[in-house]
Amino acid sequence: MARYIEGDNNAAGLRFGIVVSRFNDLVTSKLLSGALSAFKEQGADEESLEVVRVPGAFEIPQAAKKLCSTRNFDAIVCLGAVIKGGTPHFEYISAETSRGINQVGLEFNIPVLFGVLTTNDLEQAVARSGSDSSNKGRETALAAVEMANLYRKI
Ligand code: INI
Repeated sequence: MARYIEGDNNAAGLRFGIVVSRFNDLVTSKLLSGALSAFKEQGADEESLEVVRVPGAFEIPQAAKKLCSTRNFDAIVCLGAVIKGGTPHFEYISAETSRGINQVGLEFNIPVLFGVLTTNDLEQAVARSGSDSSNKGRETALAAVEMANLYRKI
């Protein structure tokens, strides 16, 4: 009989780092609110949540790496918003941000979650940072709780 291992949704006793970028703050502040309320709904203690602000999405992996190196966190949530402009800048920022976030998690063996919106315009970003279940910050925080629990079980 196969044994199934899954993370549950209980955040009590777990510590989370949240790295959020200020660029497109109109959107990222909403992602942060969505993440914080999701953590609290799942039973996280307020003191177990640490929020680190960085200038833009490009800096997110760097700060996530510093947090991972402390070994003080069960998971790290990365929140940002990269919105397409008229130049290839978008491609460089979004590719390096996603690659860096993934790399840090694999390097430290800590779940590092990708809550960075990469959208064609502001409208798409706003639609994914509202006060409902479509909020990407919320979705990412829920995934972080599940992954943190999963890592404890494996
Ligand atoms: N940073 C973002 O988070 N989103 C963007 O849409 C963006 N654009 O479009 O330029 C952006 N640029 C800043 C970048 O992340 C760095 O902070 C900057 O290049 C300094 O390293």
